Amino acid sequence: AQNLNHGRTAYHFQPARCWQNDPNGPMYHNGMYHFFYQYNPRGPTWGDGKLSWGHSVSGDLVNWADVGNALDPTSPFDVNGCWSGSATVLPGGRPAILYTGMDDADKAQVQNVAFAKNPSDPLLREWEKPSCNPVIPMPEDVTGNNFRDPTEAWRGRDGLWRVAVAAEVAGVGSLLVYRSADFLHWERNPGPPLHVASSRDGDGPAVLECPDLFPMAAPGAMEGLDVSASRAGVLHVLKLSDFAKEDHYMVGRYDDEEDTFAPAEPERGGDCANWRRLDHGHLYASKSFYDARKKRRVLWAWVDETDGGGEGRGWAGIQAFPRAMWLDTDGKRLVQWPVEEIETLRRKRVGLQWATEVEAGGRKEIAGIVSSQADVQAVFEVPNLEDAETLDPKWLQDPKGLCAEKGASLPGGVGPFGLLVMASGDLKEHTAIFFRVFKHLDTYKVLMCTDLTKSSTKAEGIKIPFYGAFLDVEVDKDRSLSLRTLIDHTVVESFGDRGRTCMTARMYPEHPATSRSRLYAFNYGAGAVKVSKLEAWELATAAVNGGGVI
Ligand code: DQQ
Repeated sequence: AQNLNHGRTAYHFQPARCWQNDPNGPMYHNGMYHFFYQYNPRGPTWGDGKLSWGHSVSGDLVNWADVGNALDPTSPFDVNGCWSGSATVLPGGRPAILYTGMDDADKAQVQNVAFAKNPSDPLLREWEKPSCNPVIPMPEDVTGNNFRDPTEAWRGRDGLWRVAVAAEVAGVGSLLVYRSADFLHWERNPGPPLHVASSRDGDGPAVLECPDLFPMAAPGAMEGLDVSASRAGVLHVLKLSDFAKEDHYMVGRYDDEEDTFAPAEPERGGDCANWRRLDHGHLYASKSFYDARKKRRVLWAWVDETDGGGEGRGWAGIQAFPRAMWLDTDGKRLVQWPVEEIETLRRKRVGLQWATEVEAGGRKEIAGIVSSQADVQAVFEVPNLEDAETLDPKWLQDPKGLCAEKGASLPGGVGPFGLLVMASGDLKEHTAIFFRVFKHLDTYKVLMCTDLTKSSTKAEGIKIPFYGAFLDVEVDKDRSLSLRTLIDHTVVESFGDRGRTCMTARMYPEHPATSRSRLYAFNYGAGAVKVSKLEAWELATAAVNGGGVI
């Protein structure tokens, strides 16, 4: 018998059962948040890809109600699957969906449109697919049947709609732009693609997925902009999913006359694998939307299972908790932070006393809350930098490898220090999120890691991933490092350096079946670490599509 509740999360988005993957068409419309997702209503796997668009609504991005599938694979132009896409609200208030269909002829990938049948239904339950679909058939120069995932459409200053579609053009991953006056007739931009995956040492990936292109307010400003905002000087972000299951982004300037994108960091080349990473852990196919209610840009992203899937559970796949996202003061990196609505779930709060010291080799338990669903915010004061180990420069390009080499249980100089989450009382199971400071030339490098080697006794002997990144901080000046983690049974989302470096991980501990989970601050460095702030809130279980939690 399947245990539908086993391993479920308490406040992350999941359908009540079965498989979900990419977020699709998130939008805020008529006072309601809509969220669509790649959904296989027939079981807990992606199966043969004959996917539907699941659809849920929410008033607060926290509690969700399933309102039934928006799209099912029932028409000749999508009978083999309604794949990823986006939603756009047309002038006059009628929402439209652009999505990829796998058609009835050799599963060719084509772009389709669907309209909300009754725009005044607050739940937008019914969608109609006009018979003129596909509105963008497969172009002749596209190879490998890779032509998919239309972005949210935006309007140029000439009044025409634009949409970007990921396409393999003659073997090279590209972004094609199409223009339309009426949302039904689309013409390919005659100029070069908006992006071509070239790299200095040859071609980049042939397959790109789930592009996202959106404008940003001034560097450092937390407000968001509507996708069509194109005032002078506005910077855009181009996000690509690279088929290796990683999301990368580049800030740059989008020109709506030529439909071109000039990267702010051209030295990173055209292969998005060398761009900035959206999340250094396990997260893919992200998609953002402009939330006019709170004037912010909000990011959704799929977080897949890492233990081989949901056959035994009856469900698989969650979404990262929605994150507000803005451009950092340097105009090059993004900052991500859980949307403030998470605070409505906060119940009991505990903490460590101000300036608690965690001695070398020590741990301090943060007790008194149910820590398997918690929001933890900590600031660590960096101890004597003299103790920092010297960085072997071979690791500069491979922070993940360095985390694998120097995991949480290997004592160091400055660090490892951080948090142990989802820990069993005997510590046989725990997931560590930590920092380690290295000396490099006349400066310092701060490594952030998630170490899953002890996350589950079940996983022992099984290959498990390491996640690592160098933070962009001047630790000799700041002398403190911040870490926020959202813990939710089988997922931990970590935000280092106030959201500049994010790391999402899944773990499948066994102890919750018989005992409660614990939370610790730890320090296996050479000197004591002062914790200048540590607050942890127990989070209530949100109402998510009628699903239960363990
Ligand atoms: N998932 C969808 C595709 C997309 C891929 C199919 C990314 O549209 O390219 O489920 O995870």
